[in-house]
Amino acid sequence: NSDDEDVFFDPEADLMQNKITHRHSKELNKRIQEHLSLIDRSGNEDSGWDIIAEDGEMKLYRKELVINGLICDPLKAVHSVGSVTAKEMCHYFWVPEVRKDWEKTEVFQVLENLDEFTTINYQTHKQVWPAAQRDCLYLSSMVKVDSPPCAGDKTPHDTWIVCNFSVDHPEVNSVPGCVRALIEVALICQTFITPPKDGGPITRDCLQCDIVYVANVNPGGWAPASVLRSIYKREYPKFLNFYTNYVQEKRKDLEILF
Ligand code: 6CM
Repeated sequence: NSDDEDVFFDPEADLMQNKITHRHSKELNKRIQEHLSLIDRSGNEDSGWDIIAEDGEMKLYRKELVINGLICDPLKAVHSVGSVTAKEMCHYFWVPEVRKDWEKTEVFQVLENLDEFTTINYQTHKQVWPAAQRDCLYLSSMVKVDSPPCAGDKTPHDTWIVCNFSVDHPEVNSVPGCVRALIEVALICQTFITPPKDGGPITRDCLQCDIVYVANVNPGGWAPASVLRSIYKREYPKFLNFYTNYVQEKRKDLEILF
């Protein structure tokens, strides 16, 4: 597809600091713009999203969606955690080196580096009986957003996004028996800073990181609907709590990364 070869640069639409130039640039840029429209959390309750789990600051929303008999419910979570920055939150979600610290994938491989902040990954997820095991093959990119859409009355110090979506790759060595799940996931993070009243230096106590996480997963083949929905309802909050605690712990004695 010749479109894929284009170097995408549109000064009007280019919100990103990184000038994205690889074969999936155009698609990546488009998806990032779409995800960014979700930063505004004001309308969550009345725009077709049902809240399905809540734990402190963390809220998980769902829209029921069935495509060809497969449960493809879009999920969206909002969260807010202290003591870390948006860049730190996105960094550990994106870097391959720490994946096994917070995600229980069985196989995890980086097939290609498209640029310094973009990889194509293959991974397998634990099998859940009686469904077949799932794998996924996706592009993952971490990008700083320079002019995010306005959300609420607070102005963020900075905005970062990790955008993951399914792609093909000629060199994938799929694990036999796995069914390919199609994913579109984004982690959008914004840092808010409350400077100390005495004019002292910014410490971790001054930091708040607002998070929007979205996941559109098509299981790719048969999976029992009720089991899948109850797994999602349990596992996404578990992931968000575990992952955000992980980043807080990881950074607590380290310098602040903006
Ligand atoms: O976003 C998360 N992880 C990312 C990095 O790996 C990435 C992966 C998303 C995977 C989504 C799950 C794919 C498989 C789902 C199909 C399950 C079918 C089983 C049948 C059961 C009856 O974006 C964290 C993902 C956290 C998930 C809880």
